[in-house]
Amino acid sequence: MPVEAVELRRVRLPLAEPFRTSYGTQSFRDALLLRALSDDGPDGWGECVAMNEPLYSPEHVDGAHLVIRDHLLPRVAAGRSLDDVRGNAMAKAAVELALLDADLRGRGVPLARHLGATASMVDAGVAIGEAASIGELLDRVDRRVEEGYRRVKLKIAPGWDVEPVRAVRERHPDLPLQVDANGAYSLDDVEPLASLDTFDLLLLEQPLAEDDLLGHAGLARRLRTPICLDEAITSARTAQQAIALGACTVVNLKPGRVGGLAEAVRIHDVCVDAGVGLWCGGMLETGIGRAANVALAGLPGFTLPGDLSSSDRWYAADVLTDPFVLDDGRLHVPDAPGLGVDVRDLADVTTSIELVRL
Ligand code: NPG
Repeated sequence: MPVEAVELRRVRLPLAEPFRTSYGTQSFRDALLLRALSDDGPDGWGECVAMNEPLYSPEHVDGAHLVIRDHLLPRVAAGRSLDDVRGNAMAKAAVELALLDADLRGRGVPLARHLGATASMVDAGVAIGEAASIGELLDRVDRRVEEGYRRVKLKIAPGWDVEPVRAVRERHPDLPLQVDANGAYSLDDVEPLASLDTFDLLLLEQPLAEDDLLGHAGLARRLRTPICLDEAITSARTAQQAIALGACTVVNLKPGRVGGLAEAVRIHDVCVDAGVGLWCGGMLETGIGRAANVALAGLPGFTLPGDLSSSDRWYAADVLTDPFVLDDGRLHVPDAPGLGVDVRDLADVTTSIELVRL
């Protein structure tokens, strides 16, 4: 069942509420979906997690679209490795996922089983952006706690750190709580980060710049809160080096950030060997990317709840698959072939379609 063509489809999806972080505020996703088509086999789906703008990482969705169309798919057509293309992890991950999904659906193999997942359910965590006021933040956290999320992650940035975290901790003394800075701090302003040590946080995620492994190692020696890396971990090699340097004791694993699920599984194995904590991150995925994340998070080395939320956390409507819903604070790992989710008719959310023949 060789893949004959890949459809590049852009869909515009409003977010249920604006998501404010240190790198900007997002109110919709201009998502790129890939559909791998073959004459006689099932379609395979992939989702590119590159953001509308290159603010979280150097990739963005328009750039990824061109890289996939002009550089990656021609290599797939010629049977050449995608490794020749430097960087562009999110573009590569999307291609890998669409081709893998087509193959697994054709062979009747669930993605979770293919990856080596052992769990049938995974703990759900939720990320909460910066709010206009502490009162608003507390309302948002209360709502998610009531919905049953098993841990909460707060976005922090200089000026929005100690007070909001203190307020949430006072209101919810036993809540598994962590914070994410997306690299917004420098070694000159570690004072507030040190103050966070009193709030019994699970971890402090990516406080410093993405290329500052030594800075993180130095910070880790000064703080009691475990340091987790996200943007800095781009491959199994960087994971190994970050761990060896003492730059982190926890890793946030996102398949899109590391070039796909195969590399993600290698990083999982590095973390297991090193005894380092691991959880699955999220990038506002639709049901397509979410299904892949949930399958990955079923691997045995995931020790902490992920950014794995119900579909309606991010999208009030226009969810592309049957929605993921919380079941006692957990999500079910799909067990049907491939991604294990059916993709609905997308006509009403589609903004463009391009077909690339292989
Ligand atoms: O649950 O899907 C989710 C989002 C969790 O906060 C989240 N993601 O910095 O980790 C992050 C952030 C993000 C979102 C990063 C979109 C990049 C794009």
